[in-house]
Amino acid sequence: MGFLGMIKINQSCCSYSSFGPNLTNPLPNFSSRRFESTKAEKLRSDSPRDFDVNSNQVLDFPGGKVKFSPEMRFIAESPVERVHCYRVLDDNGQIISGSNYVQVDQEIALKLYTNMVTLQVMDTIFYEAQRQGRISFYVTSIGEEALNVASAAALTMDDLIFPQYREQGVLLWRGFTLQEFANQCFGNKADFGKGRQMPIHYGSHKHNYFTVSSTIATQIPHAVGAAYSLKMDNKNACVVTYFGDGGTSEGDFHAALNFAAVREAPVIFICRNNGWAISTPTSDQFRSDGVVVRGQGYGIRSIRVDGNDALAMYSAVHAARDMAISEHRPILIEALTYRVGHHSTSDDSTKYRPVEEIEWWRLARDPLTRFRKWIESSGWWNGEHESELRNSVRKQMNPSRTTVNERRDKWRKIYSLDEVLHAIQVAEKVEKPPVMNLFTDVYDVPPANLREQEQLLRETIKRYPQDYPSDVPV
Ligand SMILES: Cc1ncc(C[n+]2csc(CCOP(=O)(O)OP(=O)(O)O)c2C)c(N)n1
Ligand SMILES: [Mg+2]
Repeated sequence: MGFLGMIKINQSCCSYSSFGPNLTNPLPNFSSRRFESTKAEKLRSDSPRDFDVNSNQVLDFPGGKVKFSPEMRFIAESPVERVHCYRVLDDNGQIISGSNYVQVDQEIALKLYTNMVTLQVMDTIFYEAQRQGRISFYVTSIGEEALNVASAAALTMDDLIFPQYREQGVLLWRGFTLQEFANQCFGNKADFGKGRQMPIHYGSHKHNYFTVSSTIATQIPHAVGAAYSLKMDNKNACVVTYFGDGGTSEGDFHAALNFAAVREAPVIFICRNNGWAISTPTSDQFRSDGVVVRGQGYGIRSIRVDGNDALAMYSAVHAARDMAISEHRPILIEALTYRVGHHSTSDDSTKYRPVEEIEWWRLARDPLTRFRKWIESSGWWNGEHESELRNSVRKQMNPSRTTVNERRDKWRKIYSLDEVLHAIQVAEKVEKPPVMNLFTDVYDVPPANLREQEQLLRETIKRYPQDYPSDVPV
């Protein structure tokens, strides 16, 4: 009421001219091609009906014409029905009749499946390596394999990726090797980040994959800036940024969406809504119908997708990419999924969510099983292929562990790939980067305070050598 009231009052004063019809001054050009109605045009100032309080009124306002209404109606806080979730494969891996999807050929389908299996195995082994004290930290993407791999498959290598931290499947799809993953997790000399980051902070210039920053949501505005620059350079590419439901609780998410909409940046926002931000459920994060409805609030085309359906993810990202590039517009994808694993190796998720819930997602909603059924029914895969694939894997743990303490970790897979183990063994043997790398690569000429800290560190290591790892050169 206050705002509209202000407009009415201003009708009689000079400032109105900057908002509404004025005989002498045309409207300032607020227009973009999205809002045709705001384009400067000959204003119908001689049309008294627009201002007649007794008939339909239209306020010509920046952003488009707005109808007045005598009805005091508040917009409902939620729709009657929740936004539908797009999917292509049913629970049995069969294509739902009438589905609207992008065809995937045999080669891509099998690459999708084997990448998902590799991702699952890699995650399991790195998780184990952390449990054995060989690396300090890890996060798995178990349960989210389809979202990871199928979204990556729908892109080209020219598209830039701005990840959160649970998207190692995207990097895997792009060709980052198991050895490169292991080098980063072990922080050895071959790590592209020179051992300065915790495990899982991957980044690769070659793969157009910006380095993970675990400060939640900071990558989202960066992605928009990069997308805007792609548009300025007329590149046939877009930016894809991933984030969790928790990421949407940060101001950066909102600033980024608004900026992208206004600047018409070719960026695809992929929200992995996996139900939890560590121990915080989505019900404590937002009261909207999830994340998808936020898009419209910012003027962004959006879709909700079954993130555990590889075909739906592939199709939605494929279509989003086309629209983002050809129409210069951002797209928001809310992918519904579930974090089957713990948040990280520092977490025990059974403390805040029922084991039955985890088990249901692990078994009934497993994205790999569903996709495998589809490739089998397409005649591209069979039991023989599966055992061939699994032949390169070997049994690691006893699957029949059922004690209470161990039941928590039941979601873990029982296989490991020899290649992953080999990569770990190699990475472990590679020399660590010198600790003094901590002080390089930021300043051309290090400032006095950094030089002082470096000196202090040298002296401290000299004095207390027993407290410093002997395998890290000074
Ligand atoms: C700015 C900031 N605040 C808090 C944290 C601690 N933190 C790390 S991960 C995380 C939860 C993120 O959840 P979500 O975005 O849903 O991703 P998910 O782990 O579920 O994949 C939080 C709060 C952080 N890293 N950065
Ligand atoms: Mg989450």
